Amino acid sequence: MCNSDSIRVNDPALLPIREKVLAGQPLAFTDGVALYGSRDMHGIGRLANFVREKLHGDRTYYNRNRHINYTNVCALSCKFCSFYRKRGEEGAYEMPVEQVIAMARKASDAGATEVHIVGGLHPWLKFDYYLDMLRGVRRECPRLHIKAFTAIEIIHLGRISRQSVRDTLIALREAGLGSLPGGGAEIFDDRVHDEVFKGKVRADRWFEVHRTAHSLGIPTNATMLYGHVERVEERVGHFIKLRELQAESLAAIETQCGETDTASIGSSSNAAAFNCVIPLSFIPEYSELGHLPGNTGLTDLKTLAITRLMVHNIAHIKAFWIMQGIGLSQIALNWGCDDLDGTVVWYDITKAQGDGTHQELHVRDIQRLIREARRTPVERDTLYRPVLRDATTGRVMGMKLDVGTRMREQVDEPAQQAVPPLATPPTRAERH
Ligand code: V47
Repeated sequence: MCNSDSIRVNDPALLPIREKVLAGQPLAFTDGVALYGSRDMHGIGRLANFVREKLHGDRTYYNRNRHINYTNVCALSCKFCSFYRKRGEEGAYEMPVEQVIAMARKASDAGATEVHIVGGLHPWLKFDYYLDMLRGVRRECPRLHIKAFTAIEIIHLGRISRQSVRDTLIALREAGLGSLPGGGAEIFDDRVHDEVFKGKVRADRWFEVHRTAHSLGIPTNATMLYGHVERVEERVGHFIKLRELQAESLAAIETQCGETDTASIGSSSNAAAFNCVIPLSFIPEYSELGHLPGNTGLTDLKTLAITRLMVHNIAHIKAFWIMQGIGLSQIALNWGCDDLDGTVVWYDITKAQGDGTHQELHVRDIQRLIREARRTPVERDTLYRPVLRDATTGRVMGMKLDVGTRMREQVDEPAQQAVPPLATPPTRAERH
């Protein structure tokens, strides 16, 4: 654990920021821009690590999950996206509901606690398809948490079912939806929106969905897609907008529960907030922006650290190893990040030209990465409750409710878990 004297910065421009960080004060827009302008990478890392350790000590979270992309057919044509296909185009697919359910069952049988289900804005699938998918997964895998549908998909589902965002979310929740992933946020800025993802709804609608979800007690995540045409000021503006909604949602939780506990935000039945922020490093290959150079390791590391520093009121910062890369994600565990996402199994969004590339991390590999970074691995569920498994069979025994629910609490070393490996990653052909 850091002591504050060891939080050295070499760049004088970071000194006032250091004072605020040590005092636990929120950073201003200008601080975010100054952090991006600084070349004191180690100073920035030390500051982000200070906040990370203050919140979580050495704890580093991962989960056993499976991402399922039920369709790549999409009415939109976002320039950064290499995943979407138009109806009838080669490679376009939509999975029958039964296939999604079978994939979820396989994941659950292999020990997953979560499925992350997202797809394109499919022009002709009916609302019942989505309800049947959720009901089927819920029926077959009652203990599996269903994190599904980005804000943009929720708006699309509201349109096709002619319902408000609120009624759409209520219907989906009744069918089995547990939380919303953070996708579709991109960069909350009209200039960037008009240049790169013009067909998509604007930031205000993304926030409307997440605000409504929170008001219904549905926890959500938030992403930021960086490294394309946005400027650092627009990234910092993105962070500030996220923390403004988080402040609203935490205030609502406080009113309802009488506590400001950002790490147990899924536990209240009718108020919730953001669980985590996931900065997504733009991968240009195969997208319309393929001519762009993409991010460097230092930009990735800096952005992850600055996310931790700017978004002071969201408990967790996830280094999504699929996009940041395994090596950099491991380093990021000492640069502000406390979460690695999970086993994943297959990820289509940036692997549209997938050729069987390995897209799964075994639990023991995740644990090894975390331990080597001198952190303590904690398997979490979607709501960041540590998962308790039977030491012999690896079966989930329950969630440890008293750890991770207070932001400054220390965690005890988790018991060694016997964890059977997940299935070998399928080839692209086997997957469908
Ligand atoms: O919204 C699309 C991004 C997002 C590219 O909530 C790209 O736990 C990089 O939201 N390069 C979807 N990124 C993924 C997502 C996510 C991922 C992991 C965990 C969680 C969570 C959410 O993927 C999209 C878009 O921003 N994306 N194309 C690309 N070429």
